[in-house]
Amino acid sequence: MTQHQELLDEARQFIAACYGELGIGSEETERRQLEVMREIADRGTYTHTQEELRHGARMAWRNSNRCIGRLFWETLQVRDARNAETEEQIAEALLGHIEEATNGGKIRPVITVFRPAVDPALAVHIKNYQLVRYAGYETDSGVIGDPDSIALTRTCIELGWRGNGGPFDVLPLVIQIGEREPRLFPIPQDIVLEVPLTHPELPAFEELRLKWYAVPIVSNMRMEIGGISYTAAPFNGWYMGTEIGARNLADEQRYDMLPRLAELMGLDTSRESSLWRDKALVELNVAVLHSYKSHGVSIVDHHTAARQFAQFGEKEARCGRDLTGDWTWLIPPVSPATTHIFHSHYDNRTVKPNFFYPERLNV
Ligand code: HEM
Ligand code: NRG
Repeated sequence: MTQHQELLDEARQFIAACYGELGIGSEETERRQLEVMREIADRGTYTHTQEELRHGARMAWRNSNRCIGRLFWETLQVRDARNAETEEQIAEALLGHIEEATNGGKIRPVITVFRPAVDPALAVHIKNYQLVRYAGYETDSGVIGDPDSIALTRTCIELGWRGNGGPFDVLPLVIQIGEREPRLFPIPQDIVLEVPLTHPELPAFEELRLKWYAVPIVSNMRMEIGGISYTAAPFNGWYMGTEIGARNLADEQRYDMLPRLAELMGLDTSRESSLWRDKALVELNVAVLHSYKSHGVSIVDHHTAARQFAQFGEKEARCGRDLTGDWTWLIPPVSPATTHIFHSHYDNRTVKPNFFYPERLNV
C-alpha cells in the first residue's frame, strides 16, 4: 500500500471511530471524512480539529497496552501547542505543562501536543526521556546520579550545560527542530515538585537522603492519531509507587539502594535465603507511598492500581470494546501474584491511536 493510501485509510477509520464514540451523527461524520480526503489529496496531509485531537489523545492512552492506569483515560487534559514554532515557544509550553500537571501535588493527567512531523526539517523532538529526570555522571569512583541518564547528561554537557555533579540534579530540557543544533532550557527549580523520602517506622531511613520528583512526564514517545504522527506529545499521570520503590531506586543498574537499606535495617545480608533483598524492597516501597501521601502528592499503590485496572476492563466490556494489554508490563514488580493481573491473559495487539517508541535514536 502506498503511504498516501495508508494515510487515507487511517484517517477515514479514525474519523469513523472518534465521531462514533462522541455520538456525532453519520451525516456530519461523512462530511468530515470527505473534507479530510480532499485535504489529503491537496496537501498530502490533514489537520485535526481540537475535538479530534482531544479525543484521539484519550484513545491513545486507552489503547496503551502497557499502562495499568487507563481507568482514567477520559480525564486526560489535552493542551494544543501545535502553534508553537520556535524552540523558545516549545520550552515555554513544556514549563506550562509541568505547572499544570503538578497542581501543587494534586496531579492532573495532561498531554501537550506539538505540531505533527509533516516536514521532517520542522519536526519537533524532545530529547529528554521524561521532562523531569535526574542527571547521571560517570566518574572514576562510579556513577553519581541516575545511570539511566548517562547518555543524555553527556549530550547536555557537550551542549554547554554544567551540572552540579550531585545525585539528584534535574537535567535541562533538550529541544531539537529537524536537524538543527539542539537547544537547552533549564527548568526553574521552583516548578519541580520533589518528595524527600522518609519511612513511617524507621527514623534512620532519612540517612539515605533519598528523594524523587512528583510527576512522571514521558516525553520521547510518538503519538499516532488517524495516520498523523505527533513526534512531540509529552504526557503524564501520577506514579504507581513500585516504579520508584522497586525500580528507579532499587534496580542494580539504577540507584541500587537495597544493600544500603538492608544494612540500615540490620538484616543478614550474608545469605540470600534470609530474603534481605525482599524485606528491604518492601520497606523501600512503604517509604515511597508514605512520603508521597504525607506531602499531599498523588500516587497509587500497586494493589489499588490493579483493582482500578480491573474496573477499566469491565468498563471497556460494557462499551463493547475488547481489552488489549501487555502482561509482561502490567504485572507490578512487587508481589505480582497478589494481583488479579498475574492470573489473567491479555491480548497484546496494537490498536490505534497509540503511543510508539521513537524511530530515531534519542541522544
Ligand atoms: C506505562 C501507570 C497515566 C500512557 C505505565 C506503567 C505504569 C503506568 C505503572 C509501566 C511503566 C514502567 O514499568 O516503566 C500509570 C498511572 C497513571 C498513568 C498510575 C495515572 C494516571 C498515563 C497517561 C498516559 C499513559 C496519562 C498517556 C496519556 C502510558 C504508556 C505506557 C505507560 C504509553 C508505556 C510506556 C513505555 O512503553 O515505556 N503507566 N499511567 N499513562 N503508560 Fe501509564
Ligand atoms: N517507569 C517510569 C515512568 C513510566 C510511565 N509511568 C507512569 N506514567 N506512571 C519511571 O519514571 O519510573 N504516567 O503517565 O503516569
